[in-house]
Amino acid sequence: MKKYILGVLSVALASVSAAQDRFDGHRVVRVEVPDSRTLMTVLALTDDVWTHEAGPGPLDVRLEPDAFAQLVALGLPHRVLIDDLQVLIDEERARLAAAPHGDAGWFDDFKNNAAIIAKLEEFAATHPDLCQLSVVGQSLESRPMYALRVTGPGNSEDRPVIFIHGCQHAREWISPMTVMFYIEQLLGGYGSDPNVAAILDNVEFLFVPMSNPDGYQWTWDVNRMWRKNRRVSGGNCFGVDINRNWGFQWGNNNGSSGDPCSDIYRGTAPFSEPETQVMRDYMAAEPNLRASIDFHSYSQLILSPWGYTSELPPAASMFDGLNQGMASAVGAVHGMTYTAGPTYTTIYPASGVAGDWSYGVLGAIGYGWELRDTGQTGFLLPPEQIVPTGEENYEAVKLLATFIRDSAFEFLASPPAVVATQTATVFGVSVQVIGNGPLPGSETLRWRVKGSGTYATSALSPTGPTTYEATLPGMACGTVLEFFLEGESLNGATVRLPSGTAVFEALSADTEVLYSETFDPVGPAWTVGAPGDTATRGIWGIMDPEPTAAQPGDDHTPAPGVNCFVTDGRAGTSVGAWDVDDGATTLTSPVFSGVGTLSGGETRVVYHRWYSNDQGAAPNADSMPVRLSRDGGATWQDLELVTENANAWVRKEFVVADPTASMRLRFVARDEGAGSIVEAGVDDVQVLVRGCGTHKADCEGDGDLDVFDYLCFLGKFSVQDPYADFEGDGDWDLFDFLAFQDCFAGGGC
Ligand code: 0X9
Ligand code: ZN
Repeated sequence: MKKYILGVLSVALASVSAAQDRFDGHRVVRVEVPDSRTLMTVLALTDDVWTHEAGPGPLDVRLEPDAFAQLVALGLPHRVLIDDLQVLIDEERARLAAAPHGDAGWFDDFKNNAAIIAKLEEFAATHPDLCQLSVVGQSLESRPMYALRVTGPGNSEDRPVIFIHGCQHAREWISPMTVMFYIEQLLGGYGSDPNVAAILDNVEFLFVPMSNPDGYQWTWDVNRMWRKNRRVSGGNCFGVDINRNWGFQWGNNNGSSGDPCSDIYRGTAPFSEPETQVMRDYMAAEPNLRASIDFHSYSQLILSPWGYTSELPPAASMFDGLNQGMASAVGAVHGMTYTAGPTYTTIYPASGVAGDWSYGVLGAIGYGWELRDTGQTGFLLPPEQIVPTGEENYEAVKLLATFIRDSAFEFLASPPAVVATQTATVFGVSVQVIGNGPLPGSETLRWRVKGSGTYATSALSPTGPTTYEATLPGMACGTVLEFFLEGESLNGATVRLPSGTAVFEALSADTEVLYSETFDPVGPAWTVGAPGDTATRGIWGIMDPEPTAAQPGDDHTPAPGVNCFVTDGRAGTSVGAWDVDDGATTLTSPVFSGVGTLSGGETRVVYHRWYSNDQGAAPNADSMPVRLSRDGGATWQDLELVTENANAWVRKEFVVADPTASMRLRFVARDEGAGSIVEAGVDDVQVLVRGCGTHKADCEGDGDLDVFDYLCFLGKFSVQDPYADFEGDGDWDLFDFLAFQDCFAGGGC
């Protein structure tokens, strides 16, 4: 009888292990992919991409033996990272089977779902003053999803909130361990480390270490390489990539797949999956949510918004500062390099990701983060690296928390320095609310005439997660206004932007547009070519540009505008197909005639330019002079020498010291470095004069032209006042009156 049962048992065990997917002889290989055509070839060899960079570059893939043979036969440069994946999986399983999932050295090895839940319960039981555990929802297969709220004792209502979650991707085992590590450090540090106490007493953390419990279970039981959840999609394919299922820019821009078999399958609709619904609802229920971090592996990357587009987010400079700060905080601990930057260009286009939803919909700083390593073992990270990975990243998490705690809000784009005269100016204000930023609805704009007594209050109304509309009143020309934003913060304090006693200033002035060109529709009098031009390709022309790695996919003018001047706007088959080659191509404006009627005015040349010279084999070998002529094109002076690879349209504005009525503008795109990729664009050119109501016909000098200026003129005419000698010829006759009338009516004066 006993024997019989044993027999059944061993059959059952054998069938469990037979059910596990095997990867015998599979290699993980880093292929150097030179271009998008080769990328397609390599992707055809595998259905398991481990990681890759945006565009051409290294691509880590799992290859079965015959696929590897094909790669070798194709002669593609590559390096084998893992020689036999099954060997590593077997080692890991044997190790985990031998060690109990008990408590001793919890971070010594990876833990399964049950052990993670047990540990969360232990955290809650041993630190009831600091944390609170709850089940916030259920996965597709009805597994509970746990959240642990961690903050110092006392009323936490007023504290900014940071949401941290792990393991949206099942095979990235270091991710839930790292999130658990932060919890342990914070709880343990509260009583002993004043810095930790100063964070927890002012910031509230919400942790969801396990965002994909079904997929995670699958990696323990069946397929160690599983990434998605376990949605049955029909056919033979399972799983939605939870991190392509969030409802902001879902499915946009090639950052996900509509194929249920794909590892980046976005699901049938935004938030179609219970796991994303649960996290969405949990986050959205927190009015004070200020940041979120979503932990993944591997590649050692700190990824800021956006994932769905290469455009920079509203708070680009804030993210830049945070990125650099966090990367160096991580690096300082164990000397590891983490690269930080916007998701789309630092890793690859990814749409429907958690961080984009956090930032795009809630306005809460949204990070995605790739932990260790950089491919040596990939998802099968040795357990000795759990603690060091936790230690180094914990420093960056504390840095973010401190930033959230200490900052209120900051301008994303400066408010206008010049406002209209007489009529109110409505302008957009773009503001990043950070930790103790103003409560929604409490924001106002405070203003006064510079130096005068009290500040008046004017409307400031939110128009989006990071945008407001503000209004400054119309004032007489030349008036300087002082203003700042104000609001009530979470903790009841009044916060100001700019902070302290600093204020913004705006000058009321008139603006006269002397010249304005959007290149829509086609056909203004600009000249292509100049003596000395030798470029054979990439000649300036008006076009709706096609996107490449070096060229914009759109002009600068808002829709319906589509055209700009560009150095051959065709994309071609590679980045170098239609860029500037073999010398210079010159674009020259027509003469900007007229100097304006605002005496004492300041003349400004404004243009938007695109420049790229950091693609291809010889980056940054060239430059583009932008020149101004004040004598119709006979002589030129440099306004700027462009070398900036902004990968975006950049607005430039220059004050012209001695304006004339024969100014012209010129852009010289040139290819002088061998193998250098040069692409340039020009759009939305303006010449503006800014000054005060000294229109020559404004006889009264009150900033407007009306019948009283006629009467004023007649009065001065009758007493032979020099003002009324409009021709300036020393007498006062009918022709002076006609000249005045012409000037008044908008003709020459
Ligand atoms: O593709 C992903 O979802 C992440 N990479 S992974 O290799 N772990 O799959 C990157 C997600 C980036 N997310 C945000 N920046 N929010
Ligand atoms: Zn991931």
